[in-house]
Amino acid sequence: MLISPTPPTTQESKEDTQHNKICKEHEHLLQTLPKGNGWMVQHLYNYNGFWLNSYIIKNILLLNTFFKPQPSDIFLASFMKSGTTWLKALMFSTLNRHRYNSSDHHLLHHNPQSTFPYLDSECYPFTDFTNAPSPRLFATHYPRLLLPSCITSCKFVYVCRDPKDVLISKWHFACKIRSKDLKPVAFEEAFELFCDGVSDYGPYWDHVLSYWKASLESPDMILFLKYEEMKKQPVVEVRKLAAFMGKPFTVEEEEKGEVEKIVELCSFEKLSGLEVNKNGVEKLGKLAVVERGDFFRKGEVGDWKNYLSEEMKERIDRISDEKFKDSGLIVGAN
Ligand code: PAP
Repeated sequence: MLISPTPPTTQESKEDTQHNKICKEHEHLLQTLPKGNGWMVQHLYNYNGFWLNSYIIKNILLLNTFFKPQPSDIFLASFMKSGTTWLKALMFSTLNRHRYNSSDHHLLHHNPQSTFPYLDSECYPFTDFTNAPSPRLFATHYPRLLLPSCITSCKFVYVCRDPKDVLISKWHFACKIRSKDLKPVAFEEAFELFCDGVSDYGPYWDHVLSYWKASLESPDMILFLKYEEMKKQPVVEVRKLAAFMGKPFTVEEEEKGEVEKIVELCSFEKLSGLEVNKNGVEKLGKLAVVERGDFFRKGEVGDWKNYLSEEMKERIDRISDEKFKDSGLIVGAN
């Protein structure tokens, strides 16, 4: 006698069935993908051209099925260590500037990473964001090419940073959060891996280029910011950010110096000095537990000069020239 499986009866059990199916697909997929050395975990896998850890691969499969964006959502996208913490603070405080005054601001008591969800670390069953105030904000490090079109049709803010500073920042961060059971990644090894594209969400160049090209095609939908420009002229960049998010500063707000207040509150010096950012940990779903202080290191442009030989600098610059030629994109400080 043929016994058919019991049909799912509730919406929840149907979703659980889908979830279990995706988990099996994921297990199978991992057996087939090229493997490389990880910085924070032991292995990265090459999934559709990008190096990701196994959790992040599973999550993109789950997001494709379970995450339901709304047209008004705004996503902050970045390659790791390009200024996400800073941008989270700026986007949150710009959008919510009518809710808080500077003496008792939310950011004085909460780490910027906690201000809105990091999509990549969501885990099943996903949080119900349906009733979050609009526009809902989400952060992601996923390359644009891996995101479903229902997400890429929303507005994006992308922040890009000099790859040489990204490499230094990422290596320091990886040293902090890599399991002590694994052999540490020496800087020279990290450099080679980075140049070969093998680091979380890498290759760096393909990540940046996918958002850059999309920003040229749809400037109204993608605001492409540079860490170095933000350091040089934060007030100008925050004005752009506010207008892009549909909340331009009014003349009255400008007269009261509201832009400058936000810039000051979100500065590296201010945020890194707050008790809330010096102590405690931030839980990134099941992905990682990070000490809040590890999101703040130096916050400078050009720290690479303290680590890279002339030859190393030239190698990275050559890759950037090659990858970005004809795109019009120049990375790093001018
Ligand atoms: P993430 O990818 O883990 O989210 P992300 O915030 O993008 O990290 O990058 C961290 C970098 O931004 C650190 O750079 P560094 O290692 O070169 O110092 C961190 O210091 C820097 N950073 C954090 N907050 C700010 C800020 N308010 N202004 C400028 N830079 C900042």
